[in-house]
Amino acid sequence: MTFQMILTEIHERVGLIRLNRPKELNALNPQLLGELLEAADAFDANDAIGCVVIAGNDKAFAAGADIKQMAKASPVAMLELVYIDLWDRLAEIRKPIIAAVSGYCLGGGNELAMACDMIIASDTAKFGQPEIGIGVIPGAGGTQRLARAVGKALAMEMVLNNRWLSAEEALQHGLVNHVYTVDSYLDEALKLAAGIANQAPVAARIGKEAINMAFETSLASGIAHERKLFYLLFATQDQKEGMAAFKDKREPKWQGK
Ligand code: DAK
Repeated sequence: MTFQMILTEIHERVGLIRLNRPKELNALNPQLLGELLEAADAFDANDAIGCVVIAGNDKAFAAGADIKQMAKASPVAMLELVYIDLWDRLAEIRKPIIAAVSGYCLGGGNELAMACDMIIASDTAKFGQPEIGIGVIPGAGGTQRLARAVGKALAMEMVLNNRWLSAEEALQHGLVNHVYTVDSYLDEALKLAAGIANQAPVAARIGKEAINMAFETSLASGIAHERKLFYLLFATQDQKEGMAAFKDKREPKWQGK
């Protein structure tokens, strides 16, 4: 695969995707998003990969969707420009995805980070939904995921009054998992990803599915769904291996089956 707007690397069982449009602060255009999804799909389909990390550079994770491309769009042109299905497809990747965020994480950039399963931030990260400043509102899940992540009160302030969060504030309000120095955040994200990638692969995928279900359904149906997924895991070799290894006091050897 050759890409122009992203870079990809493989670190043992972790697939790393780096947004690479630095002059435009990684503003997200259809080509960049298309390449991002193509790389994420390829890692999702690759049994040798257990977890994916999406990063920008130290100055910007992404400063949002490309405003210059959107500026004169009609509603129909927007459909074609922003490729709505590309935004939604990231949430369909079955393997765990970590966003490693430094610098600007704004608008569609923040929506992209929130569509991942966890966020690791550098201490220079700035999170915001500044769309109100250009006369619109978030359009890729920002109002919904932000309200679920930080609560209604703060989400209202961020979306209606362009309030940005520092990395520390984002940590305090539950938007990010951890904050590290700018020199170490990417390594730490890769370490966390390596930890996840070395767990039982099917259980990791199913655990992700079960937690995401919590945002889609009532408590009772979420618990019923979890129960079925729990039973399903007893059909895997990894469940037999994990429980046998516990009894034998040894490390399990996962097959992902
Ligand atoms: N789009 C296009 N270019 C951008 C950009 C963006 N979002 N952000 C930065 N750039 C470009 C700048 O134009 C500049 O390019 P040149 O003028 O040099 O050619 C270059 O990146 C460097 O930016 P600055 O010179 O502005 O750098 P500063 O350090 O002074 O300021 C900044 C950094 C991040 C504060 C500033 O660039 C800024 O305010 N950027 C815009 C932030 C923003 O408003 N983001 C929200 C965009 S709207 C949807 C899906 C997604 C979306 C909507 C719908 N659907 C599925 C329906 C998402 C919408 C958005 O994200």
